[in-house]
Amino acid sequence: MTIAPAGGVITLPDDPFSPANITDPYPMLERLRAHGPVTWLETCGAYAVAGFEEVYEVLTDFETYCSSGGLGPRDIRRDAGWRPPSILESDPPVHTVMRRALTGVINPATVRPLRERFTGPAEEIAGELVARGEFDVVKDLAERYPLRVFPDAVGIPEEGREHLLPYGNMVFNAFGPQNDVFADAFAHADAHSAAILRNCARENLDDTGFGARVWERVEDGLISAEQAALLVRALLSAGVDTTVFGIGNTLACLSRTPGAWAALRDDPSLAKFAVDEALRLESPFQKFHRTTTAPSVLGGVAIPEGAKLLLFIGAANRDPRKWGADADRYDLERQASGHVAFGMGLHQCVGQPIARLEIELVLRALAARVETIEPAGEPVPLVHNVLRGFASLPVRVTPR
Ligand code: OVM
Repeated sequence: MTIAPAGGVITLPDDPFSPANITDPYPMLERLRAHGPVTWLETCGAYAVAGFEEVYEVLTDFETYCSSGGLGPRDIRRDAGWRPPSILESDPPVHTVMRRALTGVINPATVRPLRERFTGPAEEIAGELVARGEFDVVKDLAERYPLRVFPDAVGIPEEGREHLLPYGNMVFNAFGPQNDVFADAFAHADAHSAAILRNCARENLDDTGFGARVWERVEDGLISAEQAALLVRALLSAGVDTTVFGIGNTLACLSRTPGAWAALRDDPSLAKFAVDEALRLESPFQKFHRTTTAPSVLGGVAIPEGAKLLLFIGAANRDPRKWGADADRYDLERQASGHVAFGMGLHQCVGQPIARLEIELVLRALAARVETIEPAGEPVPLVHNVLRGFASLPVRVTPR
């Protein structure tokens, strides 16, 4: 059932989930913003939120704009989702307990020791790729590196790791409608789900990883066994595809902006800025929904209770009212850290220090070895309901 819009809102015909708008979302996002920060999308039965200020407002008002309705287009409180709800599909007080447990396990202090372990693989892969001269950022780097370091950090067995990317593909495509991409992602759903769920069990996690640390919270009486399994599932759902796209998109920005690459190469301490500016400009997680718990007014538009809002992270992060007239430009001098690529408020990404570390280490490993990096062919955009990235991104590098 679709909640019809109240009067006074501009209705737009754009379909944000069409292949054309997915492969190049930015013209549509500009059109949305041009019609105001909040509009009604007929094809979605949802309010589009495209202004930075309004996206920020929704993300930080969890009482009015709840998560328990699900991040997809259907209200999972009425119409059960494809799997038991995750922490990101929960509200306080349930959310509070799970979040506290997870933040105790993954935070800047627990992630800091990973830097050493994550550095070797980044340097090894970078060295190999620079020797090759030409490579595909996606297949040869972005899909390889996170799979080398992240599953070990969680502590899952070697067996079944090939299900991680396809499972993430299911999880994220399910934040959009049940279209062709969704159907493709779910073609072997049972096999992927079974493999991931196996790895969430206490006995299948090694003693050293984040998974075991999550299960210790059960012994501490903080969360239930069911919640522990769900939290490990959350790590395995959210921790792989996102960083693959984060690495790929960052190198997309740098390979088409030679001046930025030269600056980074000459001063690798700029890596952190390069990461944030890329997350802003090519946000991996482009859009997801919230559900209203009460009538509200957002960006001057009246919204009824029980409505779905589609938040356009990629539009907020390029909103000229926030970022200025050159919002579409990759600029290492910009103060990009206020972006909403990791969300904001209660649900803001827990894995953020891990994601940042992975991208930064890839950049540092390349910056130490690469003089120039440039496109070596047309990038192939990936068709995905909510993640922004490339299926292929060929580049040519010259060694330092
Ligand atoms: C989860 C989950 C899944 C996908 C994304 C995400 C971006 C979390 O299962 O909790 O956060």
